[in-house]
Amino acid sequence: MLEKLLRKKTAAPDRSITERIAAVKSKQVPAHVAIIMDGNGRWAKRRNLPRIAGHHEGMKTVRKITRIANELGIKVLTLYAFSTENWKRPKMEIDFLMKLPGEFLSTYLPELVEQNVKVEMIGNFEMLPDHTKHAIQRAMEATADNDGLTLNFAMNYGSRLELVESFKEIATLIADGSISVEDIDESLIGSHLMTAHLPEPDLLIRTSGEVRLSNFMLWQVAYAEFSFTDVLWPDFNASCMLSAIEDFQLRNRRFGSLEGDGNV
Ligand code: V07
Repeated sequence: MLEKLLRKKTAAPDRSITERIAAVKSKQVPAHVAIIMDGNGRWAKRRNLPRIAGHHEGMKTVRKITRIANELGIKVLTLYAFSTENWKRPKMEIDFLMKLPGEFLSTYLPELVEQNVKVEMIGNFEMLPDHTKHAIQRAMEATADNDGLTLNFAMNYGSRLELVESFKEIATLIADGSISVEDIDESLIGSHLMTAHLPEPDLLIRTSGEVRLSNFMLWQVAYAEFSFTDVLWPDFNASCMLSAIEDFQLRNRRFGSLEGDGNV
């Protein structure tokens, strides 16, 4: 009896992945999913491995989740790969992290191209090491004409800094007389963010049990659904991704009405 009740709470976990994909695709799929990929260090610690082993395993999860996102018809997948805060980590760990884009792309770029995935990046590009810049630049160029999933890496990204830069640009436009104070509105601010060309995230996922935003897309997630899971990023799989989207679709059944949106 108890078991039956509990089973109802999650969206049909006993169905096959193929069935779940078909069911998810028959409903409204979030256009933009953003993920804070947390728990790589903890995954390694539990196995008595160095933190970098967790980062490396996390990179393989990026590949798996990109595939399922593309398969589901998600338009944009933004992954928080490196924050402006991450520079405080030990140099050896930073050096390792900065090699991951190159390794990821030399392994998976051919299949990204084949799957019509477009690689993009938000964040401060200039501060990255040259070899990291070159790897990302090459991937962006090689996939520039693709129009399937946009795989958007947040690298050296921090949302407050992004907002500061946006306000500076707007202030400059006012100072040189191109626009007036009255022209400032939500859409103008949005158009000066690094995500100006992308739809806003509909769903934000954070793994590993932390329930914080950590300076990620503060402006952009104003209307997003949040999904938190205790699963560590290297263990996050297609089934976990489907669960997050199934939950999103259950919650979004009232989509279109303002009921429960805090506005009424
Ligand atoms: C990183 C693996 C995923 C878990 C989070 C931390 C470690 C893929 C990339 C990447 C970035 C840009 C790009 C292609 C791949 C990456 C960093 C860390 C810094 F164009 N995974 N991954 N970059 N981790």
